[in-house]
This record gives sequence, C-alpha cells and structure tokens, in this order.
Amino acid sequence: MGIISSGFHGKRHAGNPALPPGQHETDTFPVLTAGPAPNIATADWEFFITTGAGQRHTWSWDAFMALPQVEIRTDIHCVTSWSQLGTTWRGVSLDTLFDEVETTSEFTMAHSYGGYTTNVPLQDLLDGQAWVAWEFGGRPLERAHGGPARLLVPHLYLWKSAKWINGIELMNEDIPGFWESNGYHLHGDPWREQRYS
Ligand SMILES: Nc1nc2c(c(=O)[nH]1)N[C@H]1C(S)=C(S)[C@@H](COP(=O)(O)O)O[C@H]1N2
Ligand SMILES: [Mo]
Repeated sequence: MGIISSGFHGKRHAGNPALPPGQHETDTFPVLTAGPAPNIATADWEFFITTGAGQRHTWSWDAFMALPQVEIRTDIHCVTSWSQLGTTWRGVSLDTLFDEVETTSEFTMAHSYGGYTTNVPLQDLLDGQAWVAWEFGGRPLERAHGGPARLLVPHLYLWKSAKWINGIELMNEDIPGFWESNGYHLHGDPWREQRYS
C-alpha cells in the first residue's frame, strides 16, 4: 500500500477512523473546569431526576451504588480538539436511573454541584449512551475530573459530561446550559463538528 511509512506512529493520522474531524489523539487527561472544583463527600452526595410534572426522584450514594454497575470502554472528545481513545469507566447507566421515571419531556438540563449546567436531549441520555460514572481507569474518579461522580455522554463533546453531577432536570423545551449560552453548540455531536453555534 505504501501509505503508512515506517516510523509513522499514526497518532495524529487524520485518517484514524476513531477520530472525529478536527480531533487529535492524546494520552493525557487535561482538566478543564470553569471555576473552582466543588468538594462533595459521598455522604452528602445526592442524585436527582425531576420531571416536568413536578416529581422528584432521588438517590443517596448508597442507593446509587446498590444499582447495577457497568464497565464502559469509550473514546472521549473535547471541543478543544483532543480525543482520548479507549478510556475505561464504571458507573450506572442512565437507562437504569430513568427506569422508574415517567415523562413526556424531550429535553434535559444536567445540573452540577457548583452550578455548572449543560443541556442534553433526553434521547441522547438513553439506550446505552450515557452513565453516571464514578470510576476512571480502575480508580475512583479524581475530584478534578468530577469525583465523586460525573455524567458521561461520550458520543457528544465532553463539555456535555457534567462533572460533580447532582441531577437531571427534565424540560419541555431545549434551554441552553452554561457553555451553550456562551456560544457552544446546543447539541455538540463531534462527528458533525457541532462545536459552536
Ligand atoms: N461541573 C462542570 N462540569 C464540566 C465542566 C465544568 O466547568 N464544570 N467543564 C466541561 C468541559 S468544557 C469539559 S471539556 C470537560 C472536561 O473534563 P475534564 O476536566 O475531566 O477533562 O468537563 C465538562 N464538565
Ligand atoms: Mo471544554
């Protein structure tokens, strides 16, 4: 074939099919946070889902940990153009958390401890596409990366994966979250390069 010459490591190979357009691979995990990292003890941690009809479902850390835990192996893509391939996580599928929730709402807002928000359509959170993750690379998620737990929505740019997740608010209309109000795309699909609006 002669396309890949010896000595070429392929890391920044634009043709790597795992890399969305405009992305390059990195082995490091940069920390990107707007503002200080909140410090949430698991004893104080709570996860909520609120519905448009005014119902509030909540899980303590112990109740959350008693739910089925799954291993996730996935690529993650940051809008600043780095991607990490084959990262491993452990957490609870949003399908499990939404099992007991009845709703007709199509949109959600993820709320983090510390006030960060990001909007995600409900259909992007279901069907094995999103998790509340508390382990990264076989270790408890570091606080800088969102520990004790963060939302993980790896098929969208990483700003949608809210660190220090507190809960999901169901909404009947799509309302921009923190970065979306500051020019980031409402949806954020890396394969369609939905970076900015
Ligand atoms: N709570 C919270 N979550 C957040 C952010 C933030 O500032 N606060 N930054 C987002 C952005 S812009 C990115 S790129 C990723 C970075 O995740 P990392 O710091 O683990 O690399 O977290 C996202 N989740
Ligand atoms: Mo980001």
